[in-house]
Amino acid sequence: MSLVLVERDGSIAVVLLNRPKQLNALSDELMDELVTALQELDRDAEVRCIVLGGSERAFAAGADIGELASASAIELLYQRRVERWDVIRGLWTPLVAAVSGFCLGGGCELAMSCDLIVASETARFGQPETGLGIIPGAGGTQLLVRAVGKALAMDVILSGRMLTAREALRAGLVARVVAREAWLEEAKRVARDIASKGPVGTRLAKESVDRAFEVPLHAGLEAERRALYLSLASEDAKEGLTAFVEKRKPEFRGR
Ligand code: CO8
Repeated sequence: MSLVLVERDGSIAVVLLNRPKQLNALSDELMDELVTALQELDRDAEVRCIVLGGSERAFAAGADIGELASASAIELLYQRRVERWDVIRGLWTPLVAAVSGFCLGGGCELAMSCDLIVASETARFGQPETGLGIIPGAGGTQLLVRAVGKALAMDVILSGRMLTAREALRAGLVARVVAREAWLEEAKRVARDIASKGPVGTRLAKESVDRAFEVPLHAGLEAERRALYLSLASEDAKEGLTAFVEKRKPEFRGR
């Protein structure tokens, strides 16, 4: 049985982790399938936004603890397992995480590697690694502090407590919280909205927002300006601006 289910739905794709009995624990095999599936979708220009979800009970309860317990540090280093989270952060296509239930450890780092998180009111976010004697190592110490600030990140990482969906929303980790039964539908709706915009502008905007976490303000503003000019040079911009003036819906082609 496939550990990752992929479904195309018009201009969006929905990718669901499928290891329900283990609460979608992110085994080596699952991460391998996930990265392969996402990279394939990322290369497909027809796919304009991807939803990444788990099941209603768990987005993902972290890396597979049994595997971690039996792997040596040097094996992990040479197999470059942690780098898979970097690959996902580096994808070009916007990614919406659809989170219901447990979203812990490597699972929380996976959700934070997406561009935005839509959460069910049942979602619980945590980085419980210190309880296992290790640390959040797939981006947790860096991404969580950027999302929620030092005080709350330290609380979550050092005490191991889980944030509720509402707390995560207030803290800026989550973009939207929806009713229990709507977690996937709402994420798809957001993805369709994103997919309906000009693909060139969308990609450049995503890149520009991400840059805000990497470079000083003046360099970020400079890069943003160049991205604006680049977007203005696209056929999408011509179509979008003209369609507004002509009072019709734009037909973007991603060029
Ligand atoms: N790995 C492997 N199996 C898991 C995991 C996991 N992370 N989480 C749950 N499971 C399994 C359980 O062992 C159990 O299996 P079984 O039925 O065979 O006993 C099944 O899923 C259901 O779990 P529970 O019975 O425990 O369900 P509960 O509702 O009682 O509890 C919890 C749910 C609270 C989520 C609990 O399962 C739990 O605490 N899980 C572990 C959470 C955790 O510590 N996550 C962090 C893992 S470490 C990590 O992510 C580090 C990433 C570093 C980078 C990656 C490197 C490759």
